[in-house]
Amino acid sequence: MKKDTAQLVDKLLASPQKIVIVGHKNPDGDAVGSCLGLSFFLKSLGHSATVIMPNDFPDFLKWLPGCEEIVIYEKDVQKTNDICKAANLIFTLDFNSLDRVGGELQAVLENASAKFVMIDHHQQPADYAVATYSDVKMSSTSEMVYHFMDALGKAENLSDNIAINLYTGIMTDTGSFRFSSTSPTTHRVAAKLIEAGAESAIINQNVYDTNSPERMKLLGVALNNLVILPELHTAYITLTQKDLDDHHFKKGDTEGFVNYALSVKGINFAVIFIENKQESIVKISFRSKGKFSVNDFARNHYSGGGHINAAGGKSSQDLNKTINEFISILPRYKNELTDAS
Ligand SMILES: [Mn+2]
Repeated sequence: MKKDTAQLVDKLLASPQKIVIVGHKNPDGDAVGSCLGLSFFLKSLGHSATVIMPNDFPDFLKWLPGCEEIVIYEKDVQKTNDICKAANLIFTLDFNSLDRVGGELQAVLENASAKFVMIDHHQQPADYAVATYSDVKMSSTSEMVYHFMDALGKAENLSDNIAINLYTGIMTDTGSFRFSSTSPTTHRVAAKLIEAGAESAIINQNVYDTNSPERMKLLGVALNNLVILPELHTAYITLTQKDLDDHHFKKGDTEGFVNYALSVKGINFAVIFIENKQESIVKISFRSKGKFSVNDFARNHYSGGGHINAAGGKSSQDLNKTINEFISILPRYKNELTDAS
């Protein structure tokens, strides 16, 4: 974190503040972990801090210390409005453009009189914060919260509640320390978090050993639908609305499925297309290895974005048309897909 940014935030925190911490829509482990970790840290400094999420977070995170106090905008609009109005400071974590919280909450944030602080590792940050800590090389926002504490000279405030939340965020956002964003520093931070009380084996069990039988059956369908295009080093999975309905789909059930496609030998680019009849869209997740930027791919073709190796997007065409279009675009990228690693 840059020294002048840290000094600026230090000044903002010089007296007790009413702070709101907001994560992005469809919060993942990094969003929830970084927000909760930061909230425990800010409380340890004598501030009041409330975590707000635009909508509910997955069940596999519902054991995290402090998670029962998260205010879910969708469930509690009035409370969210009141808290945001009263806030002096709003931290936005794990996203960098206010539209990532969804339309209505975006308006609430835009109308708030509070100053904004951004901590985030996604590409192309917007310019709404008085203090922006943005670093696309970081493994996770949760790792950045640790560096943030350190930059304020307060790393010794690391409690077990902070450590457990930040460790969970780093672990989930790095695919358990597998993605290329995992740096030596990431491991050093993880070590500090373990020393401070994050028990790795227990956190792994809590997060990963939570599959429902329906989810495992749905994974079977997804794997059965896997298509491999060896010349293009690409593999993709499709799931129809019927596949989801047949397996009593619950939000989060398809999380991580796309990684199975990426785990096929020789594959540099993996995609999952998931039909969403309610929103009349196909939701798409992209993963890649090496230099092939799925952030660019998602931005250019699927009104989405994210990171170089992990991004999301959507299509408003039906599932078949979406797939056909995807297959027609792909050959343009043949060289990049071949030389990715
Ligand atoms: Mn993240």
